[in-house]
Amino acid sequence: MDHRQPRNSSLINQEVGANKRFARTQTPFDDETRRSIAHVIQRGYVVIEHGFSDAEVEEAITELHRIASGEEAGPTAAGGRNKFEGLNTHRIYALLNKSRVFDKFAIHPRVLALNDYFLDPGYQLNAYHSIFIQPGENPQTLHHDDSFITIPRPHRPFGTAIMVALDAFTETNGATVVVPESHRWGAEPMPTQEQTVPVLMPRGSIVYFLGTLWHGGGQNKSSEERRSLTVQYCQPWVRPFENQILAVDWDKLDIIPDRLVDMLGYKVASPFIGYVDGVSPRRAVARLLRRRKDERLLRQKL
Ligand SMILES: O=C(O)CCC(=O)C(=O)O
Repeated sequence: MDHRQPRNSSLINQEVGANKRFARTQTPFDDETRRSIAHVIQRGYVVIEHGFSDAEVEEAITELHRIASGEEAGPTAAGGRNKFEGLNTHRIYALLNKSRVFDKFAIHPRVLALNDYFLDPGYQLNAYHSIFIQPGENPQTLHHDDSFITIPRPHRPFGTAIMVALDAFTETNGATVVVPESHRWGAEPMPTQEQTVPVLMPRGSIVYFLGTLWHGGGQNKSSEERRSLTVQYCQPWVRPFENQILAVDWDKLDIIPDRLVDMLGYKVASPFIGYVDGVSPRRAVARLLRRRKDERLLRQKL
């Protein structure tokens, strides 16, 4: 299956300038990226070893502990609410609203290069949270992340995802399990746990996979928690899992890397998806914040 963007919309993209708006992401792929693309096309996933340093991993863990013990922890910091979230799994959602430490994990250049191949220009951030699988947790129900889009399989991926290993992923500690090559399956068959393989990778590594690949959190048979971050991306024309426009406070946009703000849904996608009153959401928010500030100043003067 061809994962690239179909050419049927290129005329309108040219007419409205969308092809120019996204030109900066259309750089040629280097050899390593080409090898990774080939692996993903074949197997549905690829491991990027040591994508992040020990210091970066440590910083993320420290920050997650700080958030978990404070007011921003959220509803699942001490355990999931259902079997899918994992009753023995700790998650912290909306990480981009809680600390700038997590920005870099969502915009790793090798991951973005893969997204540039597998997703349409202007792809978005679909969800971003931490997943700490505790000892004794059961295997998660196998799933593919784009199953929320009810278009029959097989189809192009409607999204991609990464898991960042904050601990080495091992045979016993609940490493993410995948069903290799299942990204090409149709509606049947449903995979079984016996068909899965654990993604074993050192701390700081990333597993990148397509939204069509069957996978799940592994069973944690060890005595240690398995700590990770997950970032999901989706096509620009998909409604994201987490409403990023509300999940991240507007007054923080100026201190978040531009590329990431674009991915929160603030950049108009091809040909003109997501515009607000004829301008980009970023400009619309800036206008609104400016107006509110002017009104406040006026009230103070009166
Ligand atoms: O924790 C993992 O290894 C995978 C989690 C996952 O796939 C999910 O929660 O959607």
